[in-house]
Order: sequence, then structure tokens, then C-alpha cells
Amino acid sequence: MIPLQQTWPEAFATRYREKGYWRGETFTSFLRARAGEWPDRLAVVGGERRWSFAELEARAETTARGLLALGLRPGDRVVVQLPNIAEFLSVVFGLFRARLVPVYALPAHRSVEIIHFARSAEARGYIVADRHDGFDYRPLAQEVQREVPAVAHVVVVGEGGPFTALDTLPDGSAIELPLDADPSEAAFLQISGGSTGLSKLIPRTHDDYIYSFRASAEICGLTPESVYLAALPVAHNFPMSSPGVFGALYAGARVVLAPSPSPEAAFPLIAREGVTITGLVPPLALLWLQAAPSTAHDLSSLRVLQVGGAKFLTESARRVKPVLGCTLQQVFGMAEGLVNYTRLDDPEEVIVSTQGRPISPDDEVLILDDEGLPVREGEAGHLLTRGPYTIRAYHNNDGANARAFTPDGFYRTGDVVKRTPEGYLVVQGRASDHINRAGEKISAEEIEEHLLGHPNVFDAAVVSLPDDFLGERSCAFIIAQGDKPKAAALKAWMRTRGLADFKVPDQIVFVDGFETTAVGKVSRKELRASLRRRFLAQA
Ligand code: J2J
Repeated sequence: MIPLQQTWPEAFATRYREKGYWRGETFTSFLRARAGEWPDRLAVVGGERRWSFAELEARAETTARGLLALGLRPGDRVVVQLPNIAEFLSVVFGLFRARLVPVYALPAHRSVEIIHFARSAEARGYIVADRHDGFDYRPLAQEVQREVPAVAHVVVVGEGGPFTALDTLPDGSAIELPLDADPSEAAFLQISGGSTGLSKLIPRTHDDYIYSFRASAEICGLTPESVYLAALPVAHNFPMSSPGVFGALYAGARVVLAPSPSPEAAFPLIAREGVTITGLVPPLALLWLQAAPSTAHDLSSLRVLQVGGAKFLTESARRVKPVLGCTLQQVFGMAEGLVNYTRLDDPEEVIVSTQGRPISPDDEVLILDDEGLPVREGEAGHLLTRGPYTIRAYHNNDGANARAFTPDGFYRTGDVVKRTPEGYLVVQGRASDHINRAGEKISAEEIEEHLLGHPNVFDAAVVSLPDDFLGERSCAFIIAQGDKPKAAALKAWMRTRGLADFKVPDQIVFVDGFETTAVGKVSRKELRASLRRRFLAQA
């Protein structure tokens, strides 16, 4: 199979190498280096598992051999849908070792999403946990295999049931492992937030991704003494790479995997493992701020709380230091690349009121008006970016690529931002029609398509509404036909569609009709905006 690539023009690639951003390292080579330097140092803590760097590497190699012995071939794509368990890391490092290409799905994804990922990545494998959060992934895997027969191999962490369990992969000791990857190849496919329609696949190379988490680890002050808590689902780009589990392991720090980001699950782990840094989305940060004053657990080891994925309001941000006694770091990033951080030693006012500045001196940032011209310094505009770890193209998606990238390779983020005189970005909102529900991005269009599949739905428009807790919640305006369904019944029906639960509309409002202009038609975008405006004006 031909390796997946990214397409930086040669002159850019040369510059990024010359400047030392791209160093020719791979996932396999950096793990080997850490296991060589610090074989016995504790690397991963998850549930009962406590693995050293050497053990993580050995487990990755056994997994690599077993997966190849099972019949997967170097270059094959493998959808990985695992919760925050130690095996997440041994499996993905195993995939890298075997030159297999992970496609990262979230534990919350269901058949609609997994089938889409499997098809668009042309996956031949699927790795799941047996159960997590009361959900059994094995029937889901059976459904995925029925719909996408090319997914020939399913591996289960835990009880295999009808499938092969990770523990009982065939013996691969005689397998010859492939040579290590070319660092300019795509190492994996990450999932986009999906602003229009279904999620797009994001190929990230060893070179670019390792640069992003190596530099992130430095910005976040990670040392071998640091302890990083992965509280958010680790398949998310934020806890994976900003600096996330990979940045932590790169720095020789310890990774602790929390089964849930709730204070009940996370606080005892912070106390027991001496966690020094973790990352949360704003609604969880609020929960932590609420729970911390009365907890019996000692949280004093925590030095840095990162908050990102959605806007953290300044007034909430101000409470982090007094309540938790640690430094807040705002993180504004995207799976496509660009990540901004407030720096740990920034003045408090910068930390609480901005979303940080880019990782790299070579991150190019444009802020443009609707006509595509630069705004005056300090004014709000559309954020476009290119740089040493921002993709130039999605996987196999000419339509999306034409929309999302300018001819000279800038990625249109869809975000509207301002820049302070010091070069810090302040997120104002966004131009695209997605809902940022507690950091989970939901495409309005995708949900409308599903609603239109209901026999009693004539038309539907999905918008975001402000929400005290979630930041934004989703609201579906619906014109019914025939027997008007009950809102609860419609939500229950959405749940049977095989969609991730977070995509089921939080609120349903029935309306008699949608406004149309004199010409007869308005764009979906204008329609959503006007419904939202009218609803908020009445509320
Ligand atoms: C406002 N909006 C934000 C913030 C992301 C680190 C951190 C987050 C992500 C992420 C990530 C925001 N304030 N602080 O990948 O490495 C919104 C923007 C952005 C979109 C990207 C990382 N932080 N956002 O959230 O790919 O709209 O990545 O374009 O999931 O989240 O979403 P995603």
C-alpha cells in the first residue's frame, strides 16, 4: 500500500528541516530512545497497569508482531477506538512499529461514525475495548464488519467474544518487522471536528506531529519528573499532543490515564500519583473549580491546569489560581495543526483574557475580513494559518480541500479571532456552522441530514445556543409533517440511528415554517443565523 503523505512544497519542507523543527524522528524511534535511556522509569499508569518505558516498548513490539501475524499488512489503516487505558498506548505504538496506520475514533462514536471512518480510510482493521461506560463494542464491530467487509480484522482489548482478544493474538515471534517509517510519511489519521457534513480525516506525519508535541512539552515545562494526567478521552488531539500523552512520554514524564474526567475519578489519581499537569475543556474546568474546595484529596502537586477546546471565559479563568493554586494555561488548538498556548510565565491578565500565541516562530497567521483582506491590527477577522505542523490537505477529499485551503496553502480555520499587540489570539467566535458542545464539535449539516430521515420531519435547521454549563448546546428547529412527533420521541429515535450520543440535539423546537426572502430562498447559513437570532430575542 502506498504510504499516506502530506504535501508541503519542497521549499517549506527544507526550511522546516533546516530550522530543526523536523528532525527525522518517528514514534518508534523516540520510544526506543526513551526505553534505552530510562528502561525502568515508570511511563504509563492506567487502572492496575504500571508500565516502565521498557515494558511499554516490549508490549508495543509484541502487539506489532501479533497484528502482522493476524494478517494485517504494513500500510493498512486500523480504526482504534479505545478509552483511557494503558493498552491505548501499547496498541498505537505497536501499530507504528508494524507500520500500520491508526485512525483515531472516540469512545463515544457509534456505527454511523465508525463506518464512515472505516470506509473513508479504507481500513482493514478495527481495535476496540470489550466494554466501556456500559457499552459493549463487540456488536458494534460486527455491524461495522457487515457494512464494511474490507475490515477483515477486529481485535478486542479484554474479552474477545466472537473476535480475537489482544492477549491472544497469534504468535508473531517469527515475523520480520518492517523497517521504520520514513518520518515524512503520515503516521496516523486524526479526525476533524467536522464543520460541514461528516468528519474529515487528517493525515499527520511523524515529522510534523512530533515537532508539535516536542515543542508543546517544552512550552508546558515538562521534565522527566512531570506527571501528566490524561483526563479527556485520549484519542482527542488535545490530550494526545498538546502536550498530551505523547508530549509527556517524549519528555520522559509519566502518563496517568483517568477513566473519566470527573472530579470523583480524577482527584484521587492526582493525589495518589502526584499529577503535575492536566488538560480540560471549560465545562469540566468549572466542575473541578466547584468540587476542589471541599475535596478530601490533596491536589497540591498540580502545577498547571490547561483549558482549551472551547472558549474559557475570563471570569472563570480568574478563579483557577485562587481555587486550585496552580497556573492556568489556555490552549487554542485544532487537529489540523496550529496550537496556541498562553505561556506559564505570562502576566496573569494575558493568561485569563487570551487564548495564547502559536507554538512556532514559523506558524504564519493571517486575520482577514470577509473580502480576504487583512484586518487592521486588533480587529476581528477570519483566522487562516500555515506552518510546520499544519496540514496542507485532508485525506482523499478534493471538495473539502478546495474549500478549506487557499491556493498558497493556508488552512481556513473557520474561527474568528483578534490579535493583541503582543501577538496573542483572542477567539471571538467562528464563521462555520458547527456547534462546539463542551469541546465536541458537531456539524449542523450532519444532524439536519439525520433529522430529515424521520418520516414526520419536513425540514430541520440545527443551531448552537449559549449554555451556562456546556458553553453551547444544540437546538434543532423542526417543521413537522403528518403527525407531529414528541420532542422526546424524536431524540429517542435519533439515538437509534447509530450516532454518537453527544450529537443528539439537546433541545427541539417545532416551528410552522422557515423564513424565506423575497427571492424565495435563503442559504442554510442565513436560515440558521436568523432562527437563532429570533429564538434568542424571544428567550
Ligand atoms: C475557543 N475555541 C477553541 C479555545 C479549540 C489543543 C486544544 C484544543 C484542540 C481542539 C486541539 C479553543 N477557545 N481555547 O486539537 O491540540 C475550537 C476552535 C478550533 C476547534 C478545533 C488541541 N480551542 N477551539 O479543540 O480539532 O473552533 O481541536 O478551530 O477538536 O475548536 O477543534 P479540535
